[in-house]
Amino acid sequence: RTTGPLSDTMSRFEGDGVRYKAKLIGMDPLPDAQGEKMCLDSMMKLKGFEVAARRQGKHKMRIWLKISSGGLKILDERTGIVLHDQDRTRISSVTKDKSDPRALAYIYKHEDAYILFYIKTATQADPIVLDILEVCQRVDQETSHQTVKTQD
Ligand code: I3P
Repeated sequence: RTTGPLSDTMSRFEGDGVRYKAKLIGMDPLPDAQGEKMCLDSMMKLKGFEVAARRQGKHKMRIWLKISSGGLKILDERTGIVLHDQDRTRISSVTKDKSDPRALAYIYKHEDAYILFYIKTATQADPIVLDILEVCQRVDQETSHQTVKTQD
């Protein structure tokens, strides 16, 4: 077991990890694991759906985003039910939302499909993006194949 600054930061992510209050703007199947324009187009599309839903009086689902050394979990805030349990090695891309400091998106590989998860955070998204990257970058150190990058 190593000691020092790295293990100190990683210990935040041990066990249950950290938890952030958020809302799910939407999910979108994508053709690839990565691609800046692809992500931005998808986010724009989902934002359009969000606006249309709001006009009909619908609200985004309230969730908890849990980040741990194993990956991400999305829980229904109301029931606590785990809706998505996502292994960190299947997250291929994390994107900041330039148009909204309280939003982020990432791509998760579910079976053979790539799904973009677009999330509205209760607080600034930046530290949450960094947490996701920190958990996922460990992939880079372990295998040379998988890359996780921010698009900003
Ligand atoms: C709400 C307002 C909030 C928004 C919420 C809207 O509209 O835009 O900022 O939450 O979305 O309903 P209003 O001001 O008319 O009450 P977010 O900032 O978290 O998106 P929601 O209904 O989807 O939760």
